[in-house]
Amino acid sequence: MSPLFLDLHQIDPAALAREAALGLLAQPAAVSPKFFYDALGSRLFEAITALDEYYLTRTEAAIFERHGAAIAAAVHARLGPRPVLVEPGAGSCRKAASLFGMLRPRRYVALDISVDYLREALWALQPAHPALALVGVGLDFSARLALPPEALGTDVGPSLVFYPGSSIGNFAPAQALRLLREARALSQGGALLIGVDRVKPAAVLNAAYDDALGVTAAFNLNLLRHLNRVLGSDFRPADWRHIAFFDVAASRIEMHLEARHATAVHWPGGERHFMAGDRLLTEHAYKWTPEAFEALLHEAGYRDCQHWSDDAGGFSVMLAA
Ligand code: AVI
Repeated sequence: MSPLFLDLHQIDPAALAREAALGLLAQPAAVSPKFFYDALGSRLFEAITALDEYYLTRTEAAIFERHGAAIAAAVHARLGPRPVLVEPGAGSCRKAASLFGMLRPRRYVALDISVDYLREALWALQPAHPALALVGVGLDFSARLALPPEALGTDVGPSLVFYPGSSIGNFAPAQALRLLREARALSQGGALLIGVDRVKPAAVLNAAYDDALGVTAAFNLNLLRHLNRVLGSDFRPADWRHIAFFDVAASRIEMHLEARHATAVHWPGGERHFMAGDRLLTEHAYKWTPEAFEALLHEAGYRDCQHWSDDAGGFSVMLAA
């Protein structure tokens, strides 16, 4: 079998450019974290997941390793022995692939805005899973999470939406609520398997988003190169520095790019001048308590929630239906 791709027509470059320009003109300037993810940005994110300071990926993997059998049993009890797996923001698809042995999906539908990276990932995956239907969808689901019907083929019916890695944290609570509702509709009476990073001491969080090797800084600065391509702008990454810190009151990491000196950016139809020290907001990463996140799931319409965690209580995996 070969992977099926339903891409490109889902992502409108002109709409992305308009969105980027609006963000740059906003007061204060802010662009969506989805602009991190061109092919290089997706690779830099993979590198982040291997950093000592970035505990999220390995903590979540350890939860799946330790509780995988129980999680798979709970999924199979709801969805039968060969569920359909749908993953928004699949990236390298490595997390889902590591669960194929336990979950035994009959179809895996991977959605990502970084289409070329997703294509490479699925082609690399297919030989090890020749009988598995692999579908890649190039989709910007930050506006709306929904699938083109061709993605499911004849596999309509309840599915498992897999949203690991605390990607939900990159949405403000109101947007996260909307996304959880859309994930519930997408699962068509199935379930959501989601990874959520938890509130913890600021020093641990600050290090995770401002690592000693500067990989997160490169990830953040690469957004400017991506914007230059999307928007035709003339950002010079060397004019900017990476800033990341945990805001305890808002329970979120804020990531910014800060102008090292007075600078300007121009693009067809617009420009913006920045003073030294002015910031461009690039990402929020909200950190949740399990209680607050379960309340959000409840508000989104989920009635039943099973919960697994690591011994230190740093990260949660929840199965909600
Ligand atoms: C993709 N997302 C869950 C990452 C996070 O931790 O918020 C993105 C990231 N930003 C900086 N480091 C990693």
